[in-house]
Amino acid sequence: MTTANAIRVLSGIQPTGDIHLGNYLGALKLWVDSQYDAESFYCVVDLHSLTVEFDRDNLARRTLDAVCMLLAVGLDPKHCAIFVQSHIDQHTGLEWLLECVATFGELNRMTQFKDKGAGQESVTVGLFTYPVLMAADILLYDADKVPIGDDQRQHLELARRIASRFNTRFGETFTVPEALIPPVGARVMDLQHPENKMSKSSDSRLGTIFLLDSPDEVTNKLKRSVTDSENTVHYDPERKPGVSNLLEILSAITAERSDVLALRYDSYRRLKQDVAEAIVDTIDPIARRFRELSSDTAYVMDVINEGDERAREIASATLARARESIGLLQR
Ligand code: AQP
Repeated sequence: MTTANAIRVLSGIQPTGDIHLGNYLGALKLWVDSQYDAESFYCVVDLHSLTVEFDRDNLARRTLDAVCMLLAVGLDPKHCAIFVQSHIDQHTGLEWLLECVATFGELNRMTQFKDKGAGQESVTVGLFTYPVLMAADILLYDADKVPIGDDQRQHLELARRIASRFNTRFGETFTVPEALIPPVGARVMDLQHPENKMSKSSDSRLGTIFLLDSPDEVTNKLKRSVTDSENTVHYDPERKPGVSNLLEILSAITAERSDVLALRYDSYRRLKQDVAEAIVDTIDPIARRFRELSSDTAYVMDVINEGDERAREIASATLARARESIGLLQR
C-alpha cells in the first residue's frame, strides 16, 4: 500500500441497488487506477442509503454485495482500504460539527435534494443533510482527491466550502479536497431516457446496464436503446443525446475520442453492436469475479474489518482535532 508522501484519495458508493455501468465508468474505474499511486480509502456509504426509501431486510446484504463488487472491479485490499461507513462512528460525529458550519441556504440549493425529493409525499431530514454527511466522509480522511461522477460535483464543491469556512473560523483543521472527474464517462445517460443519468434506483431497468447483466441482456438493451430518426452517426450531445451517449460509453471504454469513433459508423445498428460487445468484454470478467467472491463471505468480512481498522485510526484523529479546533472541552 502506498503511504510515504502519497496524496490521499477517498470516495464512496451507496448500497442503493445493483451497481451499473455509469458507476463503473464515472467512478469505480478511477478508484481502481488511483489505488496504485495514492493512499486510497473507499467506502460503502450505507448511512446515505437510509435517506431514501430502503428495505431493512436487504440492507446488510446489499452492503456486502457492494463490497464484493468493489473487489470484483479490481480494488485490491493490498493497495487500498475498503470499509463500511456505518462502522466508523466518527462520520456522524463530525457531521454534527459541520452542520453547525453549513447553512440552510446552501443545502437548499443542492439539485440532487430537489431531484430525489421531487414528487415524494414526505422527504427525510437526512436527504436534506446528506451533503454534510458526505463532507464529513471526505474531510475525516484529509482526502486530497475525490474521484466522483459529474452528479456529485455540486456536493464536492459544498464540502470544499465547508472545509474552507471551518478552517478560516477555527484555524487550519481540514485538507480542502479536489474533485477527480473523468474526462469521459462522467455522466453516463439512461439508454431509454438519454436526458436522464443512468441510476441504480431508477425504474428504467431497460435503460440501465448493470455490471451483472448477462451478454444477452446487454445486447438486448443496446438493440432497444433510444436514438433518433436520422440514422447518421455524429457526436452531438445537444441534438443527438442517445447516439452521443453510446459514443461516450464506447469512448470511455476504448479511450478513443467520441467524435473520431463516430466517423467509423454508417448505421446505428453497427454502432449498437460494437457498444454492446465492448460492454460485454468489460463487464463479463467483473460478473465472474463477483460470483466467486459472493460465496466467500468470510474473506469479504476480513477485507472490511481490515479496512475499518485503518479508517477508524485516521477518522478518530481528525475528529479529535476538529473538536479541539471548535473549542469543545477535551475529555
Ligand atoms: N450515470 C452515471 N454516470 C457516471 N457516474 C455516475 N455515478 C452515478 N451515476 C453515474 C457515480 O457513481 C458513484 C457512486 O454513486 P452513488 O452510489 O454515490 O450514488 P449516486 O451518485 O446517487 O448514483 P446512482 O447510481 O444514481 O444511485 P442512486 O440511484 O442511489 O441515486 C458516484 O461517484 C457517482 O457520481
